[in-house]
Amino acid sequence: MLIKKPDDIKTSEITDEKLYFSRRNFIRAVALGTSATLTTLAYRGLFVPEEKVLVNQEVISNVQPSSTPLNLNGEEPTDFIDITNYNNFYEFSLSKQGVAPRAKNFISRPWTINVEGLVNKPKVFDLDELFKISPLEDRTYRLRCVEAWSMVVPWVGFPLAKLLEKVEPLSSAKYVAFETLNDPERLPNQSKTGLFNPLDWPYKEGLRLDEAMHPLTILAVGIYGKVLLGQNGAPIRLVVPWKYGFKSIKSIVKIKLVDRQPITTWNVEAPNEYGFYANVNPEVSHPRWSQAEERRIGDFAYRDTKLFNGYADQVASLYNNMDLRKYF
Ligand SMILES: Nc1nc2c(c(=O)[nH]1)N[C@H]1C(S)=C(S)[C@@H](COP(=O)(O)O)O[C@H]1N2
Ligand SMILES: [Mo]
Repeated sequence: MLIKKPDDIKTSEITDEKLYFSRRNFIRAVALGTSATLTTLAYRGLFVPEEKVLVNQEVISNVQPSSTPLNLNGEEPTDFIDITNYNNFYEFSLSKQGVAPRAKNFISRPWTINVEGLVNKPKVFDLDELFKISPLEDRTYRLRCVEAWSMVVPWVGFPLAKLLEKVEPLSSAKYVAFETLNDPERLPNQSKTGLFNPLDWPYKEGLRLDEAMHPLTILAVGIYGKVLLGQNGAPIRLVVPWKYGFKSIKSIVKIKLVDRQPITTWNVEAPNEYGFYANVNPEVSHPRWSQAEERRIGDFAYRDTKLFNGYADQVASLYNNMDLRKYF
């Protein structure tokens, strides 16, 4: 592994979603300073991360090729060990290396997703039903975190559209709201209070209905042909590859069709830093760092960030006539 010298490190590498400085959150950000320092040291290769965790998982049989183009440009998937040990999942830990050990015994069965709201046929789906909604496909996508690092993840999943079709959205439905499990016993940071509570729980995300119905938008149930581990959002999580990683909400228990733009966790935390749309865009900087380049986990190489994370051919038409600076 190639470790960069500290003076080669760009500020984009040492930034973190938790370090926002809106007035309301200033004190909390200061309280979180210690773990931010650890993250910085880890980036610099000076902090020995917690032991990497390897867990056996069930193999998913009969994974089909993708039914939509993957536009991978020959990029290689990131190593399994990195995908499963360098994570953002604040319900477990604010340290990327700290998530895997804490998620090791996460219980994700039985599991259900409530699909409700502005639909003809609301329904509670259990995991067996979710695995059978549609053939499970290889969806090897780039994942671009707003913190300016990226990976290539060979997800196994199915189009979210296939699930939404089953509940028959009403014509009044314009947006889709998602929620992560809310269970402090299983997601330990949800039991923290006051200054020690990193976010408002449960974690929430949302998409416009046309974004949710887009063929690239999937619910993922596996990685590298095996069922998801806790750290990656077991047993089922959203993946929207042209948006910053925080849109791809993990361990989903609720999906609600609504008529107004829903509240989303990071947008509420720091509205000037994390927009509802969060489309990957090298030209629209985060207030505290550039988004023009990214560091690829595993090879540590820098590469240019692409508009819509390299999926512009497939998704740019969703945003015709929209000012991407205003709707960032
Ligand atoms: N519930 C929940 N979902 C979440 C997060 C989180 O903290 N909690 N982090 C997000 C962020 S910032 C990123 S970059 C991706 C990381 O996914 P991965 O750890 O599987 O690579 O998950 C997203 N989904
Ligand atoms: Mo992220």
